[in-house]
Amino acid sequence: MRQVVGKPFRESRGRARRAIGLAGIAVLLPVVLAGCSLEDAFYLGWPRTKPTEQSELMMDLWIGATVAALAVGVIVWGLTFWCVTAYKKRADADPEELPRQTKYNLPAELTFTGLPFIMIFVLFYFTVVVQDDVTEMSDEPTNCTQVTAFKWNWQFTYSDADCEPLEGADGEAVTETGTSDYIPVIVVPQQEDVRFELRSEDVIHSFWVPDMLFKRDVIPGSEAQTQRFEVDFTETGTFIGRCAELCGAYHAFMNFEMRVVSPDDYQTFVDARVDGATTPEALEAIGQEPYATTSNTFNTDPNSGEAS
Ligand SMILES: [Cu+2]
Repeated sequence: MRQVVGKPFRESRGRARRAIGLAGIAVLLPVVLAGCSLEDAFYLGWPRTKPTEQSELMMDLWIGATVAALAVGVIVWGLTFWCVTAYKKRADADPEELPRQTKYNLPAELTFTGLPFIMIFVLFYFTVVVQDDVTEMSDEPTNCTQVTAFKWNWQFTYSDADCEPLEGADGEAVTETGTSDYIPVIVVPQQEDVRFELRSEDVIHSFWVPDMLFKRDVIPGSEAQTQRFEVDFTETGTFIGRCAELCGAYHAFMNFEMRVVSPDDYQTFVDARVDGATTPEALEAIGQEPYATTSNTFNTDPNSGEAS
């Protein structure tokens, strides 16, 4: 009789060990296969640089939400595993016998209903607070850049604080336009209340600078469709920008580069552009790389293929 009871017990212990081993592998595999460092793993793919005040706020919200979700997760997993082990069917138990059943327990049911509502409310509250900060606009921006998206590139128009285009020596607006052979580089000052005005010439695009943790759709149509947002730049640097709305054949190649420079450098750069310097020339005048460093041009000629 002892042998009959002992064998399933040994078997179940073997199964438990196998399950723990598999769980360990399941946790380690993503980290090892993703080839990222432990520090990267904690960032979960989020950018390390946060060049704007708004991106700091969004990152803090995300960290808070993740920590809260993990805390809830640990409690739920803990209770689940506790039930699985504590109420496991014993080999010598009566197969008809069930654990003690609890029904219509009002305090328990109120707790299970009320707690999720409190959690949703807390998440909602902090999300709205951060969203209000991110979408807040000042009455008088310190700088303005007009962004025009088109299939499949970007045009930036340097503007004054009233969002009126700056006029160059030739009487034309000072612009920066990307082509298939040239990645546009947009220069902005590291200061507060820097405004962007987004317009589209054809279809919906999306202005996205991943490091800013921010994107905004660019909508074609009347002036009422113009999208505006403001950021407070807290760091200088070079950041890649992309189109984040599938807009056609060469959507993936709609890249640009954003250079955040000191206000003094910005003034020198813009003065040079107004005087007729090209973007690479004006960038060199402030000691910056003349061409984009975060993205390359791509061959967008549909007939560039050659049969062999
Ligand atoms: Cu696009």
